[in-house]
Amino acid sequence: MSTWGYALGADKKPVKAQDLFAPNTVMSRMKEHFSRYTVERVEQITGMKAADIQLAAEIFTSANPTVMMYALGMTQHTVGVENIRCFTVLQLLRGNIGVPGGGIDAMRGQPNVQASTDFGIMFQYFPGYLSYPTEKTNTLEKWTKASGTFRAKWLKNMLKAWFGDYATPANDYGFNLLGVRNGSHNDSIYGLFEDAVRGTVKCAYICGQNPHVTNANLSMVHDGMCKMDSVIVQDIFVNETAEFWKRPGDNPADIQTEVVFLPACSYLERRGTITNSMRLIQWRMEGPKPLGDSKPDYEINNRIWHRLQDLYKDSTEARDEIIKRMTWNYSDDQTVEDILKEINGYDLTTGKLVTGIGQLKDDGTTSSGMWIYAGVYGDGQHKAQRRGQEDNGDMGIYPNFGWAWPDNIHLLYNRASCDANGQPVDPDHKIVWWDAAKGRWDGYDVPDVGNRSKGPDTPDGQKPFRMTGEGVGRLFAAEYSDLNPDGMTRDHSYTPVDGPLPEFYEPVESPTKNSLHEDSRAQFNPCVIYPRMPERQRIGTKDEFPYVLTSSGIAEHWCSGTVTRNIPWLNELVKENFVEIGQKLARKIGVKSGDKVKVSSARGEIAVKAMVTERQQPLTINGEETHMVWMPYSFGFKGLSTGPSTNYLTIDALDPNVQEQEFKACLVNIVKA
Ligand SMILES: Nc1nc2c(c(=O)[nH]1)N[C@H]1C(S)=C(S)[C@@H](COP(=O)(O)OP(=O)(O)OC[C@H]3O[C@@H](n4cnc5c(=O)[nH]c(N)nc54)[C@H](O)[C@@H]3O)O[C@H]1N2
Ligand SMILES: Nc1nc2c(c(=O)[nH]1)N[C@H]1C(S)=C(S)[C@@H](COP(=O)(O)OP(=O)(O)OC[C@H]3O[C@@H](n4cnc5c(=O)[nH]c(N)nc54)[C@H](O)[C@@H]3O)O[C@H]1N2
Ligand SMILES: [Mo]
Repeated sequence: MSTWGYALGADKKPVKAQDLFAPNTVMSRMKEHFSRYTVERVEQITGMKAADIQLAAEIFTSANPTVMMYALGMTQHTVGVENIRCFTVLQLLRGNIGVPGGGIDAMRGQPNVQASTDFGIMFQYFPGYLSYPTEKTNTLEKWTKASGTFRAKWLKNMLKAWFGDYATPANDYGFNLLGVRNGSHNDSIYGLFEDAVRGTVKCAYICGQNPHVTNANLSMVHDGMCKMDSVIVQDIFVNETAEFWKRPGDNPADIQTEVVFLPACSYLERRGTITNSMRLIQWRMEGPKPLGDSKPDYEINNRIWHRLQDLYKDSTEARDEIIKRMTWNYSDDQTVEDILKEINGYDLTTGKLVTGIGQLKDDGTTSSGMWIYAGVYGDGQHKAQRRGQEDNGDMGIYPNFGWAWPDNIHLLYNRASCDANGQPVDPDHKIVWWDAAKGRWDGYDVPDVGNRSKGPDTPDGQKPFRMTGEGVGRLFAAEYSDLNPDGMTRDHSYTPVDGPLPEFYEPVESPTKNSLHEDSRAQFNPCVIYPRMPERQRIGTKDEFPYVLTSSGIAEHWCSGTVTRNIPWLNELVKENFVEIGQKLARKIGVKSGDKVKVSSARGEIAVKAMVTERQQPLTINGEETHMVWMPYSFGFKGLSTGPSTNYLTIDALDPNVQEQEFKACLVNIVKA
C-alpha cells in the first residue's frame, strides 16, 4: 500500500496534471488499467453477450444524470468493495456525484441497518465511524495522528458524553479507559464463532440477529455455540440461535452451554428512531403494549447496565474502571428521548442542547454521543418527529420531514452541482448555490460545504469533497492526508487494501480460471485470507462440485424467516426450502420439478425439493457451459414452517476490507435424493 500514492510537489501537495492526456497521471493509469477489460473479455468472464454489454454501456452513457443503486448482487463477494469502487469511478467520470438525480445509492437491506452501522455495530468502529483503538493507536495522541484532528474532535465529544465530568483534557478525556483491539485479529461475527470453536470465546450475547440461519458455513456457528459456556439471546421469538441445542438430530444432553433468553418486544410496541438508506432519521410511535414479560430492547439493556455497575462498583481492577466511570442517567419513562438527547449533544457551559455539528467544541466544553447526529434534537425541537410537507424548489428534498445526518444535508457533496463560481451547472435543477448578495451558500438543500460563509473565491468554497485531504473525488483511492482549509486533518483510512483501482478476481470457489490472471496466486482476490481454519474451511473444486450456487432472500419471507415463518399465510405461500435449477441441468441429472435432491458443498449437504425453471439458463464462461443454481436462505428448524438451512452450503470467505461473506457464489453438486 505504501507504493500507491500521488506524486507530491515541493509544497507536499499532489502535482496537478497538465491535461487529461499527460503520461503517468491518474487518468492515464486508469486508461491503461481498464483497457484490459474489453467487451469481448467481459463476455468470456461473465457469460453476457458482448453486444448486450455494449448496449448497456450505450444506454447508461446516453442519459445524464444517472443514479446507480446497489445492494447484495454487488457486495456479497470477496471483491465487494472493488465492485462498488467501479461505481465510484464511473460516476465521478460522468460528473454524477453531488448532482440532483445522480449519485451512488446503497440500498440498505434491514430497515434500520443504516443506524446499526452509524452506532458502531461494526467491530472496527465506535459510533460515528470513529476508529476503535488498536495497539498502534492506544493513546489519544497516536489515535489523533492516525485518524486526523477532525475526527479527534468528535471522539473527545463522545468521551465527554460517556464519562461526563471525569473526562478532562488533563486525562485525555478518559481515552485510556477504552478497550484496545488487536488490530490484526478478525473480530467480525465470523472470527467470533471461529474463536468459539477454538475455545477462546466463551460467551456470546446475540440481540436481534439469527446467525444460526444467516451466517455462511453454518456448522461453524453451531459447533462454536456448542463449545461456549453461555449464550444470551435477546429476540422477539425463540429462534434457531436461541434453541441451537435442540437442532434436529442432536442430543441436547451432549451440549453443556447455558442459554439465557431475554424476551424483547417488537418495534410496534416501543418508540424510537429508525434511520433509512438516505440517512433520514424518523421517529416511530409506540402502538400496542408489549406482550407478556417482553420489554423494549433499551429497557432490557438499561436494566442489565445497572446490574453490571452494581456488580463492579467495588472492583479495583484497572480494566473495570470504564464500567465505574460510565455516566448512565436515563429516566425510566423517557429513556429513548434521553438517549437521543445525549447523542445530539450539549453545550456544557449552558446545559442547552447543541443545534448542529458546528457548535461542537474541541476543548471539553461540549459533549455529543455521536457527532454525525448532532442537531437531531436541537433548537428545542425533536427533529426526527417532524412531518413537514414543504419542498421548496420542487426538488424532492422535504427538508422539514424527519432529519438527515449530517446537518440535514440530503444530497451529499451537493457543492459539486455548482461550477467554480458557485452557480448551478444545470439551472433547471438547481439545488444549492453561492448567493453573492447574502455572502453565503444557500439552496433548497443544506449546502454541503465546510463553512457557508466561505465563497467560491476561497479554498474552502472550492472543495466539493471536503472529507478527503485533497478536496476532490478519488478516482485513484490512495492514501493522502493534508490540512483542510478549516485547519484540521482528515484521516486516510478509505484506501481499499486490495488496490487503488478496482480489479476483477474470480470468487474463492469458482468453476473456471481467472482469465485476467493466469498466475494462480491471483485466481481469487489475493488479499482474502481463506481458509482461516484449513481443517474446517476446505475450498471445493469443480471436479467434485461442478455447479455454482447463488442465494438470496425471497418476497414471501424476511431474512432468517424468524418473523415471517411464524405468520401462517406467508407459510402458505412458501412453506419449505428449495433449489431452482435450469431445464438443461435438470435433464442432465434426471430431475423433475418437485423431486427431492441432495445439494452438497465442501462444507455440508442438505436435501430439498427441486424447482425446474426456464429462466435459469446455463452461461458460457471461458468457453465452457456453466450451470448456476439458486436457493433462498430463509429457512431453519424453528417456526411454523421449517426446512434445512441453505447456509450449511455457503462459503465463509470474506472480503478483505469489510469482512462481507461471499454469499453470491460457491460450488455445489446436486444429485437426485
Ligand atoms: N421480502 C423481502 N424483502 C427483503 C428481504 C427479505 O428477506 N425479504 N431482505 C432485505 C435485506 S436484509 C436486504 S440486504 C435486501 C437485499 O436486496 P437485493 O440486494 O435486491 O437482494 P438479492 O436478491 O440478494 O440480490 C440482488 C440481485 O443480485 C444479483 N446478483 C448476484 N450476483 C451478482 C453479481 O455478481 N453481479 C450483479 N450485478 N448482480 C448479481 C442476483 O441475481 C439478484 O437478482 O432485501 C431486503 N428486502
Ligand atoms: N445465503 C445467504 N445468507 C444470507 C444472505 C444471502 O443473501 N444469502 N443475506 C444476508 C443479509 S443481507 C442479511 S441482512 C442477514 C440477516 O441476518 P439476520 O439479521 O440474522 O436475520 P433476521 O431474520 O433479520 O434476524 C433478525 C432477528 O431479530 C429478531 N427481531 C426482530 N425485531 C426485533 C426487536 O425489536 N428486538 C430484538 N431483540 N429482536 C428482534 C427477529 O425475530 C430475528 O430473530 O442474512 C444474511 N444471510
Ligand atoms: Mo441485508
